[in-house]
Amino acid sequence: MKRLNSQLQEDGCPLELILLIRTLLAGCKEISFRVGQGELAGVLGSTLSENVQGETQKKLDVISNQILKDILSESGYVKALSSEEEDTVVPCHPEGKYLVSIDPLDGSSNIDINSLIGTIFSIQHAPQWMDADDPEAFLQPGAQTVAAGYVLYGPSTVMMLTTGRGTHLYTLDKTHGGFLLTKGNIQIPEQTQEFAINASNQRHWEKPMQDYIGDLLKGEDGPRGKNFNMRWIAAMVGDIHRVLTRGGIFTYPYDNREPNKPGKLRLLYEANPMSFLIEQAGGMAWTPEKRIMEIMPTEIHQRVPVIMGSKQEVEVCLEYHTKAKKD
Ligand code: AFP
Repeated sequence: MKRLNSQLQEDGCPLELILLIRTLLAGCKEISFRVGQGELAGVLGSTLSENVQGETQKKLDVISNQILKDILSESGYVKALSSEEEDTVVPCHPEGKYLVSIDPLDGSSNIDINSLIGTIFSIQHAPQWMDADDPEAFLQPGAQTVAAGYVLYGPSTVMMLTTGRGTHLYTLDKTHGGFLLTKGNIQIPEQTQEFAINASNQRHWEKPMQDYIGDLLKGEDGPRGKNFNMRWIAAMVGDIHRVLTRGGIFTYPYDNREPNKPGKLRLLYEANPMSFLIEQAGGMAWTPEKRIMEIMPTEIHQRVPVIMGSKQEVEVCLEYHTKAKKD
């Protein structure tokens, strides 16, 4: 099986980017080890602190953030880091060529129930003009991302990665500690009969999403003329892994519980990296209005509504939104 290094070289990655990805993965391997140890490593349960988003931090959120922050800051490849668990950007090395954005531990509510969790990351060029503590430098559209991926700490530890030459799946071989290519050039089926949404929020959604999901639920008796299955893992990293593996549509729409928030998911830490992976695998990733990768961020912790996955199904969902605007 091909090693990560060989695939990255084949994909034309510059040496420094390869070294940065490997450094990041060294941190993820440590997280994977601690996740595997569970209670034995004292990683379960909550802390008494909240992150900048006002969410109570789990111990593993804090530990994972610290592991990645330490390893990336010391690497010399990174100029600054932004993290879902940090209030502001973390300056790293003045000569670093890259910016890294991370959701150190996605799916925090799954930690204590021994269910799917993961680390999501994306890498961009550090602009020459920036000071290392300048959040402005991170306000680049997702289309400028040079690499993005996630590590999923499941029954096996796997990584989905793109550097803009396809989306590739690697599996951590714990016998020698390396990531091996287990499926290259992932292709998401264009059609699907599976959707993922937190249906408990249904009464808060806007009408187009109510109508779209309503029609999926009507199954073969409804306008779609086929039955749909629903899955919800409560960790985007798990849901997107399923979508990349066998197709599907994943959405976390705007809802009116907190009218000032455009959605739950974060543009830099979740939506952009997943959009890059999905698009490189032939899928689509949009808000109701535009391609996620084209959004110009206005702040590092920005949130967005998300509709992504199998191309034809995303198009159908978007049609409901377009039609609602016209009516
Ligand atoms: P946490 O990491 O804070 O648990 O949030 C996970 C997440 O951002 C995303 O990964 C999930 O898809 C979504 O939230 C789950 O949201 P619900 O709590 O509404 O199920």
